Amino acid sequence: MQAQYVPTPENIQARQQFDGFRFGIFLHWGIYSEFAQGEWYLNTGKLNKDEYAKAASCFYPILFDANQWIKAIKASGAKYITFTSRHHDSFSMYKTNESRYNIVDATPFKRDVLKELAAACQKEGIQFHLYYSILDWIREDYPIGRTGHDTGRTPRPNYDTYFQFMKNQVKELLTNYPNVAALWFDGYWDHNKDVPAFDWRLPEFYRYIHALKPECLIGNNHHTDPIEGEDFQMFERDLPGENKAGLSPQGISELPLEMCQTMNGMWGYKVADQDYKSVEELVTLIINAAAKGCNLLLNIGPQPNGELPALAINRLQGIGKWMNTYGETIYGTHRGIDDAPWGVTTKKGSTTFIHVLNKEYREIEYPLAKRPKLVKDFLSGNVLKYKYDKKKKTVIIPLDGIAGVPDRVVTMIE
Ligand code: H79
Repeated sequence: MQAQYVPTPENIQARQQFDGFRFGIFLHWGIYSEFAQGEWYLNTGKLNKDEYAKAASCFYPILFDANQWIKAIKASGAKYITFTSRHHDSFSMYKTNESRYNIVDATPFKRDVLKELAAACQKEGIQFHLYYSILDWIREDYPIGRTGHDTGRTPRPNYDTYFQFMKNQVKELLTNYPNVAALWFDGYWDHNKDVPAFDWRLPEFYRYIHALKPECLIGNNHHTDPIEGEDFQMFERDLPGENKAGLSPQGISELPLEMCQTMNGMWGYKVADQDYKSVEELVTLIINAAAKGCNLLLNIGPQPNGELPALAINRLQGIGKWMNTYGETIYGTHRGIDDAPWGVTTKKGSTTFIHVLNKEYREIEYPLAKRPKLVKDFLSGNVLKYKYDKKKKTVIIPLDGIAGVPDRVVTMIE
């Protein structure tokens, strides 16, 4: 029996810091971006791996500027990014010694974009997280699961060598890029229907990572309850406790929470998908996530020319404008009421931020054991004349004259 995972004090501290961030940007960028059909195109397009690899031979994102990306992201109020170091297509977006199929050795671009992004994040004070796929659609030693059947490889399943490959790559990531603060794993579900059950050896993998870097936060998009050794819990396309997209049947743990969602419908760049959520929708998502004590990891699929899509930049700017004013009601807050008919709340010490998302309400009734010390309009700072109903133990707060889109915010001090 292995001893139970006990996070180090540095790890606990890193969790707390991460939990205060509330907003990060996910970046899905790879040679798949060139096809402009999303990051699953090798699989969904039933492409042959050698034909697909030609995208590497002409990968030259001439307009890529890591500093520009990170500046735009920082201005949105995001506190961290999560970048795809290697997606299911097996292509490493950094200089690895474990495979020639990487951005430095296999493209004319020859630049280690991961290194450039890491440096830009360091410079701007943005925390740097990495996405890493444990599933692989090209390697022969990867034991093929539910996906990646048509890439033309000769299956030579050997999880021992594949596992060692992953360990070596993760070691490179943690040692060559010292500001990597978290690893975000994906692809577990490729083997979630195996009989007998497939053993990814995750506890061993996680022990290896934490031995290399105890404070490195580990999360895994396995859509199940957290597994021994994980430091945060994630939800895909749904808020914790919701399962509208069908990917989140898991319970909610005590670990820091993160939900990921895309600005449009796809993760990797998809030219036909210009259906971006509005700034109001995205801000509302940040607010609803915060009310559940959850970070939003909001995805952008950068273009093959190296730029962020104009619509994504527009959304970053819009979110940034709101965060500039209302950030105090989001960052470092704790979960509050998450499902009142008028909206939600976030909490910080004895202060409650009441986010009135429903435009119809002219006053709200808020349950509270005793009369609050002060109630004010967050935006103007004007003190509000509330009533306290002793019998019902509710505060009745008038909302007349309070402005705000998409929410009107009231500060209540108990
Ligand atoms: O990186 C992005 C996506 O490429 C990856 N995760 C995000 C962050 C992702 N891939 N698929 N999904 C997310 C959705 C999962 C679909 C699944 Fe299934 C449904 C997995 C298991 C059932 C169908 C059957 C696809 C794979 C097996």
